[in-house]
Parts: sequence; structure tokens; C-alpha cells
Amino acid sequence: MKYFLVVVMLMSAHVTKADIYKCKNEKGAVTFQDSPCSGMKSSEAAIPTKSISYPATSAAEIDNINSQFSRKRIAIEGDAKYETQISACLNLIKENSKEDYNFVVKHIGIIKQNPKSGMQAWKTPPVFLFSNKSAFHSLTWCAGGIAHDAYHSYLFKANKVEGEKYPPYETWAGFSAERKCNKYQISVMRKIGGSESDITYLINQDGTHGDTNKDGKIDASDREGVDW
Ligand SMILES: [Ca+2]
Repeated sequence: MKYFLVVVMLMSAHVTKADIYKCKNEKGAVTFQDSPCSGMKSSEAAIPTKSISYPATSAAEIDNINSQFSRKRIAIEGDAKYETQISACLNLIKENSKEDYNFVVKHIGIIKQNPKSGMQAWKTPPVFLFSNKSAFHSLTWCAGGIAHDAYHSYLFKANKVEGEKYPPYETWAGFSAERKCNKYQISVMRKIGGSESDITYLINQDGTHGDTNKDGKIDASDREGVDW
């Protein structure tokens, strides 16, 4: 049962929050970005992330965003605001790196709103539980978090042994696996315009962030300390 409770994590508590702006391009398509749109004042942020509440997005706007990436491949389970945010995060990856977008789509089947983040890589399709705290922190952090856990899912599959339900824990969710996932997260965040402070923070991580009770290993007992 241990593995059903073991999850892998994202960091989020340490970095500055950034608002999110809903912009329209010349063709009228809605996009989301971390900085104000051209000609827009910073006070016009669509999603001030200090509080997660923000103006309701119409169904038509959500459809417009969803049409920008393949909903057939990643399902999003959450409220309308959450779906909009995750769609925007995925779209950010897609627009900046098709290769990484394809990787994410390949290794995550469902992104699900959940109080605590974690990757259920053993499920078919793999389910990424992703908290509001991490998802709404900023678009680039959200996208980086998705990339991070897609990599955990990839490691799970890559290290699976014939006849065994789970690969050795260390290979996909231990400290060395976390370092690999951080590395991938950094590479994606560089491509999508992640902030220097976020990237520096990740570079300085040693892969032990998930060991919240600091007993030298990551297991179910660390879940309680997860606040992201
Ligand atoms: Ca621990």
C-alpha cells in the first residue's frame, strides 16, 4: 500500500507571487501571461494570485483556450477557474516547446485539482494531483510543475520491471529521481520564460524537498508536511 500514498512534490512557498493577465492577440484569441498585456495597467490583472478568486471566465473563453491544445490527450478535472489556469499553463509549454509539450501529454493523462500535489504514475492514465497553491502561483511555475511531475511519470515507466507492478521506489520518486525531475523542470522553465528567482531556487535544490519530516527518506509519512 505504501506506494499508493507515496507522492512526489513541487516547491512553491518560497517564491514571489505574480499576477496573471488575460490578453487578446491581433486575431482576437485569448492568451494568459505573467506580465501585463501591451497597453494594459498592472492593476488590470485577470488573476491576482494573492487571492485565488478572480472574475468568472465565460464558457466561450474556456472553449477558446481549450481549443489551443489537445484536450483529447490531457483531461483537466477541477472547477472552471482551475481548468482555465491549467489550460493556460499547458498552452504556454505548447507554444514555446512542442517537444516538451508532447512529453508532458505522453506522461500525464489527467491533471486533477487537489489540496496537495502528487503524481499517481501507476494509474492508467497517469494522474497528476496538482494543488491550487502551485497551479495559481504563476503561469511559468505552474507549467514547470507539470513538467516536473511528467518526468516522475516518465521515470516510473522507464524503470518498471517485467512482472512487477511498481519500479524500485528510488528510481522514480527518491532523491536522485527528484534531482532529475528538477533538472527537467529547469530546462522547461528556461524555455517558457520562468523567472530567474524560480530557476535559481530550483538549481539550489538537492532533491530532498519531499522529505518534509527530514528523516532521510520520502514516504507516506511526509504527506502531512506537504503544503503545495
Ligand atoms: Ca521523510
